[in-house]
Amino acid sequence: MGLFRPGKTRYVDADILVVGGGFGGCGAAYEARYWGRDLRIVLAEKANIERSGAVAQGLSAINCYMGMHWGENRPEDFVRYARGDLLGLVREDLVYDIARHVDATVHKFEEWGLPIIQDPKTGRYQREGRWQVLIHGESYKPIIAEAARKSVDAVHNRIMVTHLLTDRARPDRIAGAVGFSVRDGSFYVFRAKAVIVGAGGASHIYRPRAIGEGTGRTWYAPWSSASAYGLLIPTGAKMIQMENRIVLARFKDGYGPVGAWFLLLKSQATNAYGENYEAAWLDELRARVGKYADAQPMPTCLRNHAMLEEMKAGRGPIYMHTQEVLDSKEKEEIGWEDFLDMTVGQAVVWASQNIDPKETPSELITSEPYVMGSHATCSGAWASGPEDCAPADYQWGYNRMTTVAGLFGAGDTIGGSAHKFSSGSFTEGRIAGKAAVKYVKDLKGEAPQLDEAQVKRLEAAVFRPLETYRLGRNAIVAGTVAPDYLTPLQGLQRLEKLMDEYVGGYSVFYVTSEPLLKRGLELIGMLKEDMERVGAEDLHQLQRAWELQHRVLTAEAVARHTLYRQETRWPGYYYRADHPRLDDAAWHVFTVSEYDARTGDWRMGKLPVHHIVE
Ligand code: SFD
Ligand code: AMP
Repeated sequence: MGLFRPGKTRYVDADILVVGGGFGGCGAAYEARYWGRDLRIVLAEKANIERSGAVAQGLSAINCYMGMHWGENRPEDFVRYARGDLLGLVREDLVYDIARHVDATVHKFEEWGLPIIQDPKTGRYQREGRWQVLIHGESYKPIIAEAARKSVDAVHNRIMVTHLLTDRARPDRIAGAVGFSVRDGSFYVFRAKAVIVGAGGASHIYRPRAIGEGTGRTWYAPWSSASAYGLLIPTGAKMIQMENRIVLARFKDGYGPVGAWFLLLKSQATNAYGENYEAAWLDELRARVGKYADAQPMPTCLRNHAMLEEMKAGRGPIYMHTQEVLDSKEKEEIGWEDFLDMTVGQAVVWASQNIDPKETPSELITSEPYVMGSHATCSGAWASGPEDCAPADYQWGYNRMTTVAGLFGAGDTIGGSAHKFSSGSFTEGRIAGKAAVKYVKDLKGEAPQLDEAQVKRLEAAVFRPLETYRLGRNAIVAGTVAPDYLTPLQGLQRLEKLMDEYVGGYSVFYVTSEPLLKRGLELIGMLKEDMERVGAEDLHQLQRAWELQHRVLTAEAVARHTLYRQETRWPGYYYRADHPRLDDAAWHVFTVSEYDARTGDWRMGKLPVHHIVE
């Protein structure tokens, strides 16, 4: 039987292809048009940019804003904050670069119609905390998407990008991407001189806490499927800090965020006996991580650690005392809107569990781990830094270009620069967009050439799960039990379980070790073998199959980096039981990996952490 192909092949030419129309991608599209008036700029998105990505549901705060013109903060202050929160390890050049440009981005958002709440007394934006401002953000994403839509020559919605293409003569140079239409099954071949990946971070790498009727519920969006990493890793782009996966303290069962409660409403979290537990763990934390325990505010992972230790000691549940702070109508409104703007499910939990936040405290808990480059964590690609302030070994020509020529990234894609959030991700997209225009203009006549053999190979691979299903369904035993194929959901659950048990998920209190990681990697190896046999009954399942491929490769990167870093740098995110302390003498470095797609080998190494801000 010949290869089953549901649609046509469609070729799309672009000077710049943006993959993923989230915050990074929209910023890239907008800025690339500003500098590249005469260029052809195309955006490919697996959903619809109107409501895609992490911000699909909206947000209630912009978590990265300096307020420089009001003299509130300077970029250097922000670098110190991000560095302290990540226990010393950030790309200070990249963090600084975002901080100095992010205010201009936020001002544009306001100009485009985003309601940013003002403090009536000062006329400034209403601060949630030192770096965060409050918004009425239910429609945040459509507002930002409109700017991107108006900037590009074409938006191709519902195109799941599965692979990046490299140049026929130079495999270290980008030539485009391939994917398929989730609607009509067409095979898309994008020929591009530069590609900017803004395909978002990863949920569902680890087993989520939500099960049964809540299955699928996570903090980071369930459709954040690791493509930022799954697309880059096979190209051999250097990836850093993949072990630095984030665990979040969240309201239990609905994953509602805590920032507004802690910072703005000044709500307190206590153990079940009403004790403020964080300070009690300070000495123990100093023994684990030394001077980093005294960073102000207390680093995100260390706050998790204190909570986890309380729970292990049987002093849970941990409670957020909302009832102590909701003493006015205004505050009550802020509390509810915080959830209704970005995590509606938490308001539903309140309703379903008869919780009136004015009367009753709410439980907090730590989430399963996520892989991201934009929150209080910085996994992602190793990228060239800004020309004016990056140390020499942090730059090779074009800002935010990865180690593959012509391949740029933004948002969760780029490693080493934590605390970008939505505004910083858009800003990084702008930086990448501007640099990509320069790259394309510098190329002059030397456009990359497609490797037709590579395209043919990928075309067969992309649609294979449909074929596997068509043949294998004849041998179904019962329900979804099939001897000849694995469904995407079965593969996903297998991945989540092994990552949880061997690579430090919530069920083992985030503890792992060399023997556990090695066993986990064996199991990932077996899963990868079986991934050849994923079956997809329709185009929707075909998308799930490719999301799973991206997740599996990303999970492997997480496990390999975790094995490589022989210390516990971020207690509260994960613990290496065999190396329980922070070890600055050996590990004040970035971990870096390079994957060889032909052999499946990973090359691990260290890269220096340069401090450019005192
Ligand atoms: O409170 C493909 N975030 C918050 N940021 C803030 O500024 N304030 C907040 O209040 C934030 N909080 C928060 C946040 C996120 C979530 C889910 C919640 C709460 C519940 C973080 C930001 O959202 C985040 O930092 C940015 O969105 C990151 O930007 P980017 O561009 O890296 O990712 P994206 O926006 O998800 O976009 C990815 C796009 O790529 C598409 N895509 N397209 C084609 N082919 C593929 N293979 C693709 N794979 C993915 C996606 O569909 C998407 O459009 S709080 O908790 O801190
Ligand atoms: P969250 O809602 O947890 O995502 O937090 C939103 C913002 O507030 C992020 O910038 C967090 O790093 C920050 N944040 C949350 N809780 C605290 C806290 N207790 N102390 C300091 N910063 C916090």
